[in-house]
Amino acid sequence: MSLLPAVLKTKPELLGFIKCATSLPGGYVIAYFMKLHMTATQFRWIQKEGTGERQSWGVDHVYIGEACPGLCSGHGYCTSGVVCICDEGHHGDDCSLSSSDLPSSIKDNFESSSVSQESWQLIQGGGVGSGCGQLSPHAHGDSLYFNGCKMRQAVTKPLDLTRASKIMFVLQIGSVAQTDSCNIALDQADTVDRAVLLQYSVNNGVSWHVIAQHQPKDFIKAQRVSYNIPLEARVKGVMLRWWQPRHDGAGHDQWALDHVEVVLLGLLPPQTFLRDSSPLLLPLPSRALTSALFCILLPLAWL
Ligand SMILES: [Ca+2]
Repeated sequence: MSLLPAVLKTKPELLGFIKCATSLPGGYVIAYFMKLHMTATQFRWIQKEGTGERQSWGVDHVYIGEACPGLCSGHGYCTSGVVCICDEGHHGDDCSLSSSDLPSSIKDNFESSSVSQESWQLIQGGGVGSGCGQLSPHAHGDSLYFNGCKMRQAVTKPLDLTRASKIMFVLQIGSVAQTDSCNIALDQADTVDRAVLLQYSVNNGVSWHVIAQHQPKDFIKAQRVSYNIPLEARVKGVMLRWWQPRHDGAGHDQWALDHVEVVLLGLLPPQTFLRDSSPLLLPLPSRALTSALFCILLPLAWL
């Protein structure tokens, strides 16, 4: 990617500068934090001339403004003076506290014809279907099947995970039969980029933390997996997300999810395969700095 992420027309005094980039498949989250003393600062994103279609790029989730505590947890408006004005139903300095009752678990086998409105906040690029067949022997019937040409993700509604211990589900990426409706090429160098991530957010989707990555080679056959819910996620207002950052569009790299279940403490069912999870935590913005630029860059091929 030939990208100059931010070009300042003026040269402000930089009091702090942090750059962080993840190794997530195909994309980067880049955060710059700087305090600016100039009043006429502009930013621009620019790509050098002569780059072809393969180096197309996109920018999303751009934030330039006050650096309120925790970006107001995604539930408030950051005012000058670095004070959060919280949305209705939320309170606290960083709007992280919720006064409403939230569901404490999810259990969905996608056997109804449509996605449960009680459990899911957002489904993009997918829906209840059978494009990857039954995810046997671990699941049956329909699944949450993804074959969209743009964003592919499933996001739960905010949950109260204070009493939760594990998240379990059945996942398949592509299929051994390599059908038109469920296939993936395992011999390509970038197959690893087609992974499906499990993430959580404690700030209404402002930032996401990776619980696990699922590689196509390990999930060409359906697998039932279970992860300990990270201690940082055992709070109120957590959202879970399954997301495939990169794919070749409709007709390629399909995946399916079934038997999604959040298990409460002391209620672990038998015959569960436990996988190690290595959370990749993206640092949250520093609260000490008073102006922030936060952006997520996504190659246009995903959009
Ligand atoms: Ca099912």
